[in-house]
Amino acid sequence: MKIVTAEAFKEERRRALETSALTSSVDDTVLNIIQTVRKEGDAALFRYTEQFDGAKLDILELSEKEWERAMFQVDPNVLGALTTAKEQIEQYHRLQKEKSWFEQVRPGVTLGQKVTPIERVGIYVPGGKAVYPSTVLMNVLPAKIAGVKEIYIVTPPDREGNISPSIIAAAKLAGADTIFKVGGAQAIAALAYGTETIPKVDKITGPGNQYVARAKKWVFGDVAIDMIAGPSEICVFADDTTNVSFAAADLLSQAEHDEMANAICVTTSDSFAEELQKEVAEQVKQLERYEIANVSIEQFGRIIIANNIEEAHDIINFIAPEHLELMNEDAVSSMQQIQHAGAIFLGPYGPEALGDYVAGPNHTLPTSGTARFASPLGVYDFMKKSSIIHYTEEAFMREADAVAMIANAEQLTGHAKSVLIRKEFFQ
Ligand code: HSO
Ligand code: ZN
Repeated sequence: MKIVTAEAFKEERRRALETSALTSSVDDTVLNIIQTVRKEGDAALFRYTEQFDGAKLDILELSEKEWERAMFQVDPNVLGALTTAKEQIEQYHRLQKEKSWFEQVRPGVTLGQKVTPIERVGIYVPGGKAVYPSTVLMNVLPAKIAGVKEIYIVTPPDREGNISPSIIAAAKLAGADTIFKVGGAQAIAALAYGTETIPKVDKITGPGNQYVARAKKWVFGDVAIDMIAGPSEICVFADDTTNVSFAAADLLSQAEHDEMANAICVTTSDSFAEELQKEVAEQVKQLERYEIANVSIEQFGRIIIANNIEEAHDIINFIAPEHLELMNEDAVSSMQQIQHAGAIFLGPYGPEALGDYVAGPNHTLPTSGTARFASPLGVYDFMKKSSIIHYTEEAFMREADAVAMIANAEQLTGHAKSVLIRKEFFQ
């Protein structure tokens, strides 16, 4: 892990941004897949699944038998922990549910906001090396609490055409309706436009590789999407009082996600920085996913030395990290200085893994600096609002002239007429 100054880090980030051009070959492939799925429907899905996943399928939908079998294949203790996670995720997300409201705001004028769930949602669940039942819970449960009627999961099968039992079990626990064995850009296209088997949905959520991410971007507008997930990030703020082995372990817990993951420590202490560097080098060797974590740490891992606490807060806000652990002495006052972060963990007993699994808040968080404008996935992502307007005759008479005035100024005499016709009628 490299030790750098705050200035050097900012410069490095700026340069990385300038050179991050999109490879258009991904877009060419993705667009081609989307068009083919629109044209050929299920036939294209079967073909792509054979080509990309090596699985020859007869049906896309997971069978009743496969649903049932999965519940016996998963370790009962894991099932128990997932059930605890489910309950605690529900508990947190229930608090997010917005209610409709109606209010008399002026005499005779009642306005309101009616909140309704999105009807049909598709959730992408990655396969391969990132089989995360926790991600199934984090996507399905907020949708359920929002009141989404139909929840469809798409996920790529293995070469034998099977889906990981832990994914199926989590889907069952959370109450998803159906799982379709299809992944990649073809799954996103199917959800966006519908095929013979896969219903067209209103919104697609869930993480995926760059093909999935680009496909989501392309279908956006025809269908809603949640966010474009980048590689995992953790930022640990530490000082002389921080436990160095805790900090190292937490940084590595994100580095092990993938080679592109970003593990960063910001510290006001030179001696802590040096100790941490040694500790990370030691701990990384003990990880089962050593190869992945080590590449991530070597390539993107940074220990940033800040001259003082203000500079530390400034660099954290500049990074706008997906996860922020405040392990410095006065975590609460630091929290008040942080404007941009997906999730903030306070104190020594808040390893990020808690938030990944059981704490309750969602682990789908804005990455790559998008915490500047985006929020964690939540119940609100599965709901929408309608404005409600009601006027009494008196209130109408009072405001009609203002309408006519603005309408005429916009040269929309039809608008003006629609109020004047009523005015004459009631007078
Ligand atoms: N930390 C990941 C979520 C996750 N961790 C799933 C473990 N499983 C989101 O950045
Ligand atoms: Zn994680």
